[in-house]
Amino acid sequence: MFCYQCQETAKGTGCTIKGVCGKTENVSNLQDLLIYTLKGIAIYAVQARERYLVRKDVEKFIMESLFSTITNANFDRSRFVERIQAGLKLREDLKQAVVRVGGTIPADLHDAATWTAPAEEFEKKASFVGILSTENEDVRSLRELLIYGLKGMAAYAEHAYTLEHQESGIFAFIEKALVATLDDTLEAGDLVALVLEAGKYGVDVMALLDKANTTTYGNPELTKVNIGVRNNPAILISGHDLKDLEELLIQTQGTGVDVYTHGEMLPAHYYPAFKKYDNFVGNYGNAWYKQDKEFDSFNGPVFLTTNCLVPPKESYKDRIYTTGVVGFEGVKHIPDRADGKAKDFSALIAHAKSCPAPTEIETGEIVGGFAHNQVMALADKVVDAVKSGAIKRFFVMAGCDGRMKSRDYYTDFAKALPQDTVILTAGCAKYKYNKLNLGDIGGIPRVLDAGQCNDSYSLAVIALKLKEVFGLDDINQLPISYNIAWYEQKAVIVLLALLHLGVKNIHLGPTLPGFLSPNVVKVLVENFGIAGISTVEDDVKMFMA
Ligand code: FS2
Ligand code: SF4
Repeated sequence: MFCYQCQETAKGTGCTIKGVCGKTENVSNLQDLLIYTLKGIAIYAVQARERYLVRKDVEKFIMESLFSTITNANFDRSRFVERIQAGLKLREDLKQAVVRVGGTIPADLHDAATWTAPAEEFEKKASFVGILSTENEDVRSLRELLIYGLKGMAAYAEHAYTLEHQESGIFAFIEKALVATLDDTLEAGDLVALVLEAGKYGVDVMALLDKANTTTYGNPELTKVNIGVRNNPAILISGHDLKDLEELLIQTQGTGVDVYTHGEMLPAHYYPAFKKYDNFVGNYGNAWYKQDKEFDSFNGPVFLTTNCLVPPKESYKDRIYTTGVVGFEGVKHIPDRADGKAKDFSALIAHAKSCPAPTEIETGEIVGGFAHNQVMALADKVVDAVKSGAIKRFFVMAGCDGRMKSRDYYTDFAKALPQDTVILTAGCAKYKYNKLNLGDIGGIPRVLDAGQCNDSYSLAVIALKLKEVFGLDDINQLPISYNIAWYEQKAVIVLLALLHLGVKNIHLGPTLPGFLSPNVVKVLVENFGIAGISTVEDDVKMFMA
């Protein structure tokens, strides 16, 4: 195996024996083969599109497959074997469809579009098509940067899709980019251009998801979220899928079972639509990597709608339920919606009733809900505070949290920031500073949480709006600094989206991606001023200078 797609990759260079995340060698290899299979499907999908043949089943398959390979989503070998088999079948079906609409199949097609093998030979095949099969270090780096951007894009597209929002242009780009990663005639410059184009679609997909979420559930609003517990049996829901949450809330009504959020599901509390459920009690715990302790003390069933799942401990494994693209061998899985009906949570609810109430680990409240609409409602106050000098600088500290000790930097950085600064956050990165009680500036909290990682889009909308209000030509003239923490591939598409919007001098930590070759880093530094982090003291000084 060779995987270097996340921030915690072994030695900062690549997991080669087993993933630091817990991914096994065979799952890693099968994920590589699945990506290769998608590239083959994309070859025909591009041809089909040229002939105005748009196959919704192909778009959905590519989207879900990319999403399933994201860090901490699916560890189940059999699910990848089935997906590759289904992919090969779909590829052949699509090929026939292309022929039917008058397409001709070239004789010299790439192996990705023609290979086939029985399941027993998948791993052998995988050993020829993995990341290291691209020899040139820079081309490999750019191809993988593009693929990771696509994985993040696919994750967001999937959430929007679930809420019946989709855009063909996004799928067309995904197909085009997948094919480009097979093209040996493309040079580094061509791939850089594609990576930057991915940023444009990153903005589009986050805007689409924002529209899907806000038109379905209302605009997030200033909300106090309880972090304590009640004395009822309960279900803990984690991940990013709001539709799963909605159906769970509907089905738990009147059952005596409470519902709490964990990790990235916390921002669900900010949406008006979920406030009517009186059993939607609060948020339990912190970011994903603390689940080994927090799922234990929660006592009831835990429902993972998307990443981040950590290989479960035996002590609570029988209480874990997955759904959608998430999976782990030996863990119960809630099947997808069929025939327009909701998912069936009866087993989960019955399980909860047999469990004790959660053990309290914290008490109090946290404040959030500062997505673009809420911040714009406070715009006058914010603009006045900037004009009067009460707010000197904003810090976008969006992204991910993770296990590494070096991430304490973000807590220390938040504490060390001058009192006249405001943190704009989104994603599970927030847990490093959302319980610090950093106070407020004239009623504006010093930590403004917009929501999940995709709500980084809100932070960009806010920046663009402020640029307009202050009559500036360039987003970089605003008193906003970017100190972003990354972990998995959704952070990659968020980063590319920010680059597309023209944001410069983004600092990325706790370490720069292992998949960036020195030359690719050089391009990012020279063109966009991307940099890493150093010490809290030096960085605060540098940002405030
Ligand atoms: Fe956090 Fe994990 Fe949101 Fe990432 S819960 S690192 O998937 O997407 O952020
Ligand atoms: Fe390693 Fe991250 Fe890949 Fe897991 S996802 S195998 S930790 S690089």
